[in-house]
Amino acid sequence: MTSNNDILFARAQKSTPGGVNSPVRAFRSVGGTPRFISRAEGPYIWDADDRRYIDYIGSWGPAIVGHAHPAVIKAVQDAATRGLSFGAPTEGEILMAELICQLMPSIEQVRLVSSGTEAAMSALRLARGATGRDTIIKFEGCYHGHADSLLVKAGSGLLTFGNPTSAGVPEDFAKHTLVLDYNNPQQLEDTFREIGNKIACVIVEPVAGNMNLLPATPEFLHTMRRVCTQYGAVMILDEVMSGFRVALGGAQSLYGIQPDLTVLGKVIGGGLPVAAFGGRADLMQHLAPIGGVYQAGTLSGNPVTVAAGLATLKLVQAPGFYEALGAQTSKLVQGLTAAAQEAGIAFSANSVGGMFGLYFAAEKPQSYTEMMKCDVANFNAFFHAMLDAGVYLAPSAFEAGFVSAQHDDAIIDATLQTARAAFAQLARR
Ligand code: KE4
Repeated sequence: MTSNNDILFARAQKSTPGGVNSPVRAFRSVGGTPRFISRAEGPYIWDADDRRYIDYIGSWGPAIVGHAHPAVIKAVQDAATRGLSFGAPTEGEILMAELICQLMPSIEQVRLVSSGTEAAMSALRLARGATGRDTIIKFEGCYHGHADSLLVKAGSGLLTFGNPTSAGVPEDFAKHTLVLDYNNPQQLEDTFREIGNKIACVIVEPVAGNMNLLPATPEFLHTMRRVCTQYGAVMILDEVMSGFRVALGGAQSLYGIQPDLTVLGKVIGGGLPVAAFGGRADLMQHLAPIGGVYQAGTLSGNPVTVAAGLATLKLVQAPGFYEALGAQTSKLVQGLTAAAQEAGIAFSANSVGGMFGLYFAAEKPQSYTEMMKCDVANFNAFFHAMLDAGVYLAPSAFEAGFVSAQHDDAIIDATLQTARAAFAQLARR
């Protein structure tokens, strides 16, 4: 019997490139047919065949309190009845800005936008405008959205500028981007010693989640902080994924790092499109309309999306929220590791707060290079065995996974029971 997912996927590909509005959704790295989601509630999603799955994507992070949380839905409904968008300031935007500044003290002022890409792109332009410098540094394996300057891969040598990773990005754009190795403080220090006074900013995921999960070492981030201060470069932490996911104060609170700018998204919108960038007031003052760095957006700070974000951020401030979320995620990761060991499968896993990484490798990867050596074929087989049994993991060996506050012991235990069967299936391959 043909699945409705197959029918919808075939139809979608006629009107939308690849049948999806974001490439990772197309299942191209794992193969098979993407599940077209019809509804979601708590830790569950249902596909077009009305099959239920335990969801470990959570919209790539936003659904941290669980899907369709009553308090979030009510806040959205109430806001929507007062109109959807005005193109004028609202009190809700002030409440959101004040709350973000309160929860992340490194942020003295913040601007709301509509996507993580827009937030990261704007933070880069602000750093360049404030410093008068063009060169930026990013790290291999980190993703900061699809702005041209950030779709760049490492050049051939330490100081050779990057090459575009995407068609359509002019060489001239990529040549201002240096791509270094994640968790390599010595290389970062050497680069600053060579050209530090030309560097506008360094942008990094403090807990990387776009090459699978790879936390920064404290030495890496503290070196970055020191050399950025020494050479007058702007330190940007991209916390679109880690912000309000790994801790209430984000990764910067775990590492005790004070960045100059922070990029946020996902959780602060609770599933609706809001992102943000903010930090030192003296930098933010460079933004139009008071400064010369232009940045704008028709739906920036949209009242309905802000209502979803405020309701979500209220829920995550509940006492013990992150302790419980971290404990459940650890339980998942430890249980999966034990299950793989029982089946004799080379596997390791890691977690930080409510995000986790699964690696088909005997040891947890410590670098991008080690991450790329993970067994993708085994991941893909595991992915499909879990999917067929009702557990929905990220459809790529190089993505992180996400737990919500609704993933209680029963959900985790059900996942582990499914995983034991999946690992046993792998062992028989
Ligand atoms: P968006 O433009 O997708 O809202 O945010 C871009 C972005 C920026 N920074 C970080 C650290 C991010 O993780 C992201 C987006 N994350 C991906 C997950 N790998 C979104 C999923 C997708 O592209 O569909």
